[in-house]
Amino acid sequence: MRRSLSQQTTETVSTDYADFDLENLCNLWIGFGEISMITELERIRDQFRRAFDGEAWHGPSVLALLNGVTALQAAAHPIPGAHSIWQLTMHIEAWERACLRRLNGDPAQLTDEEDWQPINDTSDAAWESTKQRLLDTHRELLDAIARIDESRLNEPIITNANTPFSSVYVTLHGGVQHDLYHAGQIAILKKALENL
Ligand code: NI
Repeated sequence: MRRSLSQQTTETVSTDYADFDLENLCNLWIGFGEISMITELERIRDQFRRAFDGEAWHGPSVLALLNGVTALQAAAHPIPGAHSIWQLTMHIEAWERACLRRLNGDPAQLTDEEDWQPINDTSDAAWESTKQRLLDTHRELLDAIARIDESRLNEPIITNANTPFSSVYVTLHGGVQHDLYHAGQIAILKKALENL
C-alpha cells in the first residue's frame, strides 16, 4: 500500500491500531484525531513496527507475507539456487537478534551458520516455532529500542578499537531495511510457489 507524503509522519488513530503500543510512546502530541511522534527513537521504533507487522509504506510487511504460508511452502525452493521462505524467516530473526545483541554491547558477529541456519526439521510444529521465535525477537527488540538513551543515536553501537561499527541510528535503520529487503524476496517466492 502506498501512502501519501503527508501520511508518512502522522497516523490517524483507528481501531486498526488496537495493539499500538501507547505505553511506550510517552511524549505524544495528541490532537484532531492524529498522533505525532516526538522523538527520533519513537519514529525509528515505529518504522521497525511498520516494516514487521504493518502498515508498511511500500507494501506488505514481513508478517503479512508470512501469513498463510504452510510449512511445506516455507521449506520449498521454487526458485533454483534461492533461499526458501523458511531460511529467510530465520535470517530475518537472526539479524533482528543481532541488532538487539549489539544494543546490549555484544558485537554479534554472526558465523555463516548463524547467518543462514540449517533447517533439519520441516514439520508444522517446527515452522510454528520458527515464526514464534521471530515474533519474540521482534518484541524484545522493540522493547530495547524504547529503552535506548537518545544520546546514543549518533554513537557507534559497539565501541571496539579493532572493528568499526555503525552508529545506533544507522544500525536500527539497517535492521528495518534488512526486514524489507528480505520481505520482498519472500513476496517473489510466494508468486513462484503459485506457478509450481
Ligand atoms: Ni540479509
